[in-house]
Amino acid sequence: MVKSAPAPTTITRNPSKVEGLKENSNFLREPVATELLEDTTHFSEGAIQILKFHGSYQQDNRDNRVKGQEKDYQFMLRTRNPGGFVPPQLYLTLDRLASEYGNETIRVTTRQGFQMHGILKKNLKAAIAEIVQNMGTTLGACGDVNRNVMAPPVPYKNSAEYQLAWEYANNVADLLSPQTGAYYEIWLDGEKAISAEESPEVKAARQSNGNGTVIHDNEEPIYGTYYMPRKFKCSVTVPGDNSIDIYTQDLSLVVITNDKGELQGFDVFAGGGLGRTHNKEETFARAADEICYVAKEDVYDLIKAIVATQRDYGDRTDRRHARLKYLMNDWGVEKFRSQVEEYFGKSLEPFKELPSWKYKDFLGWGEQGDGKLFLGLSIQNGRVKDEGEFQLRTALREIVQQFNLPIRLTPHQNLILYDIETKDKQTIQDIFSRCGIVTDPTKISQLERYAMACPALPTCGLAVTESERVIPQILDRIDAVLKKVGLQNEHFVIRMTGCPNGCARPYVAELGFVGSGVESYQIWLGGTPDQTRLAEPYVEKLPINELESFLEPIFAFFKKSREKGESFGSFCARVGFDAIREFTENYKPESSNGNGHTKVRHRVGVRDDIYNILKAASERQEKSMTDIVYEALKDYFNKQGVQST
Ligand code: SRM
Ligand code: SF4
Repeated sequence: MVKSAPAPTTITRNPSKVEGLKENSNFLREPVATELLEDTTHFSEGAIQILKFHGSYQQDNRDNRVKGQEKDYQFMLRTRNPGGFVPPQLYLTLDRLASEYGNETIRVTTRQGFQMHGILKKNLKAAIAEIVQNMGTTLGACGDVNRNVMAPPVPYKNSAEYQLAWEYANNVADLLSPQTGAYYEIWLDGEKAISAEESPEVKAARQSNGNGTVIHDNEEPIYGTYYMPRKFKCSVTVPGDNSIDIYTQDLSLVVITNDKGELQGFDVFAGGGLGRTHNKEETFARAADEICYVAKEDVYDLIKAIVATQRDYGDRTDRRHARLKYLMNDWGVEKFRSQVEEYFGKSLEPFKELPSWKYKDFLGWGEQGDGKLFLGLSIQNGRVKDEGEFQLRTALREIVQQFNLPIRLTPHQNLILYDIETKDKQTIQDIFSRCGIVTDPTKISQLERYAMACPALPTCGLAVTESERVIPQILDRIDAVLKKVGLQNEHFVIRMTGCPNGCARPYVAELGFVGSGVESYQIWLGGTPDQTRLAEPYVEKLPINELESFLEPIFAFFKKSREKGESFGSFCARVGFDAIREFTENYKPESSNGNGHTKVRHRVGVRDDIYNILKAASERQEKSMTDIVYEALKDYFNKQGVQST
């Protein structure tokens, strides 16, 4: 069934401003190329939008804003690493650049990339050039193109399925990589970097025209002059492994093999996405739908058909309504399928049944199936840094240098070192121990293990409140409430963002915090431990200083009425919000100071650096942080001669 080719991408009806910028950019060259040469601290609004396609955001340190003074402009750089792969040479380069040009940290992202912050405009070219010359890229890490392609990070060398997921994550990334020469012209003075050879099938697929999917005589055969209407996100996984949060992606492939482990084809999901805006109901998080099965020979044509559908029919007039999820929602899955069939040139095959999804984090030491080992390392919010007695950056540098180990970044802001010889295990373990880094995942806080927070303040221009900087304290406070109601050792998936864009995917968490005002959060409940369902908003604006009184009744209800083995998120979804509200209204806290009154705890804030020292001391001395602070302050005031009244 070959149908007529649809009209190529043209923009009618009031295109958004960014569409005009793309059109006039000469395939992402201007105004970036010209403004980069100017002796300024920042770019114009137009250049900022085009710069994103090159993998960089203009930011300013919001802690340093002073009324009437120029902002403290700096740039964030994001790398694109399909399946989270980071060769040792690239890791060591990023580590060095973080000192030379950045803020001494590198940060694993929720899509398996690295971000560096704090780079000045005058150093941007040198930083990008070094990344490209050392087996990395930032091209297409941001902007209206396909973003980093995710895949399960575990290096199971004896699993054909996992190897195929890696291979196809790379191939999808190559297929949808921008073809413009702009990137190399601007950052490398036209020198093309040496990169891994593209598979010939991918090369052919980029040119072969299936019913209008390719735009001829265009520098960008798949995207065309206007690129995508908005960002586009893909993942490739294996049946049952939801480490990549499949329901949140625009397009996902699930590897289907036969009994001998030979690739047959892929199940295809599409239409997921999370970004929303508070108080705008027309924006929402959406879970991806099961679309079809596709044979391996046709997979690139199918991807091109889905991309072309979004490219040509996605909303280019309103960027808040431009993601594929809105097209899918407006059309319905059936209409979407039939448009995809037009571009694909044949009927879609029915989706093949899959086993249920499990979230896997692959932390700790493991065997990779070829005699070598891997080590999955938990990194708080993905931030690789040296701080006090925790010298993670130093440890990783030393280990990668000494053993030349490749890395896979995980979708949960962690990393996996792999290809480790068994004889090197002890030396590596010793380096981590010397640097204060815990490698045994059972020895870290289990709430922290399953938690994520986005960067938010001070770098993110869209943050309405804190996220990464406050989550450690918030997890400790949640832990204390759990202990108070008798739920010690309970853990569940907690995710926090500083605004509703959803960068740490809070809408599939069991307990989601979504910044909705200064020091207040919208609270989402009801996701699952395996991220297979969207949560729902329970409270619009919780002032964070009311966290304990808010959570205690909910946890008490959970303890009292949960079913055997039921997780917190599933409990909330099963009993429903009305029942939780009713229980909360009638709840009487059990703990009291002995005379019937609830004990009053006053709250004061401590800065990050002191908090980390305090936390370490509390773990070392096995005393609560409150007790340590109490003793220290008592001592201080005694010395000052101040008595309590
Ligand atoms: Fe994101 C914008 C950070 C994953 C949805 N995201 C931003 C910006 C660039 C802020 C901006 O536009 O000025 C943030 C930079 C903060 C900073 O200071 O570094 C930012 N997003 C991140 C990262 C670094 C969060 C993290 O904790 O790791 C993640 C980078 C991933 C990567 O390597 O590519 C990141 N962002 C996500 C995800 C999760 C995912 O992709 O799996 C989402 C939700 C999924 C989705 O896209 O639907 C996400 N980010 C957004 C949105 C809302 C998009 C929408 O459809 O409405 C924005 C704002 C926008 O695009 O206008 C945004
Ligand atoms: Fe910034 Fe909001 Fe994304 Fe957090 S969720 S990084 S605050 S855009």
